Amino acid sequence: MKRVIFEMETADPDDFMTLLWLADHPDVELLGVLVTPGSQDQCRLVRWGLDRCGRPEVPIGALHGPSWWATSEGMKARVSGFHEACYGPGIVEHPVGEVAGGPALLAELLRDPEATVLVGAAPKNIGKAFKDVPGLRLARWVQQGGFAGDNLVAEPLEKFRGRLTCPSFNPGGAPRETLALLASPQIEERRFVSKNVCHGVVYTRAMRDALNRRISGRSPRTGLAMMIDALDRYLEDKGTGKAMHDLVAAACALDERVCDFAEVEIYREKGEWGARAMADTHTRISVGFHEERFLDVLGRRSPAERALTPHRAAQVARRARALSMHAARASSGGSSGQAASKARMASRSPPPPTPRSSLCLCSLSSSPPPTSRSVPTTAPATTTPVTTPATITPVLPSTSGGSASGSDGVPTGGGLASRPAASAVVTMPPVSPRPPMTRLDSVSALGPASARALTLAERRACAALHAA
Ligand SMILES: [Ca+2]
Repeated sequence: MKRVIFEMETADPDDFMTLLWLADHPDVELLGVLVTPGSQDQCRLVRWGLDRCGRPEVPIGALHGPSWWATSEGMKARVSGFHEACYGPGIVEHPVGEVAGGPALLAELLRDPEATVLVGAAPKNIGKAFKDVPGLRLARWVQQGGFAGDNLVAEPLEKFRGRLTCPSFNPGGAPRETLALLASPQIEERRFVSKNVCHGVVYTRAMRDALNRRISGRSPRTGLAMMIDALDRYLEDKGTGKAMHDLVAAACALDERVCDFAEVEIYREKGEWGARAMADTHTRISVGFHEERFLDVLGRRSPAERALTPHRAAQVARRARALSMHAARASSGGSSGQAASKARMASRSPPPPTPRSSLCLCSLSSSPPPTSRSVPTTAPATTTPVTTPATITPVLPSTSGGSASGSDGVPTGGGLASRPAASAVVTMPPVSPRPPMTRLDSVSALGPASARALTLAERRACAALHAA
């Protein structure tokens, strides 16, 4: 179980897809979400996603705090149009709930000595927290961004061939903060999932088929289903697959074997970012990628799903019906022995050898999703090491890098006025009932009818047990 704090933005749709994937992931305890820069529309979107995934208790922090929302900068729309088109109008109508100051919230959450801070945006919340709060310590920082050049990657993507440095959206959006965090002795481990790897990981129909094979025979959890649906929608609308930058970084936060890493010094030169091999920096950058492992982590099953096979669920449901019949006949004055015999005939299975309560499925998949703080902490890993060649192969690192030119976009977060983080908490109206899920038709088709019927069977089993 990884305890994760996720810092995100909402211009590129893959941050929110990553949030959905993380929110109810069986191997993740999501401690909090930090939003950059943290406008109200961004926080509302995050709250909507957490509520949809059954994680209403996860705290949200905004870089400048809610008081900033009333300013002209704070009122600017920062959620890209893809989100409403994909997820529906509920994202703009949902109550935003409580939102804290992001750096203050992070400082509070980092009382957990094993927390991982995963950043899919410019590292502004984490940067400000380490600047403002003395003595803060962090076990692991996983940052999407940075660049590994030809000195580190044997087979770079064609568009990066010959380069040692490159602009990078996220570190470039907060260069001072990034350099300070890279130099901080208060962070035990740093991992950069670089663009030379991320930009090669694009969602395609072939990848969707490979992911579907991993989750066939079951209804995917809500966050995973919504993520897949959003990736499908992007592919359908744009005609090209989504580069999965933040999802690769998140997968590495859960299982570092998704990428190969080299220990490096990350540097900035003429506004661009590079990396050179160096020992004992506690900083690693991705230089290779393993798609099979990535898909394994993306589609990993929950403990409840692993425990409840369709055959086992049907068996338990039959026994529950038998018990229910037995109880009904006994209460109507019939012989319990006769009733039990008839019940056994009806179920075509022997009486259960264990107490009734142990048969109840309420603790399994028919129950509401557990809160993030009550998820079992011993989720067994299902990822199997594979030998599929990486699309990008690391080489023995050489020495320093030079400079090159190029551009991958202009960071939108870097031009924001710096304001003190507010630690005040704003109380908003209670969360309204969840709106109907949109655009999950393609995902519903992923699970066979038997998987959906299984849930009904479980419910009937539990109802029968409780009635008895
Ligand atoms: Ca991002």
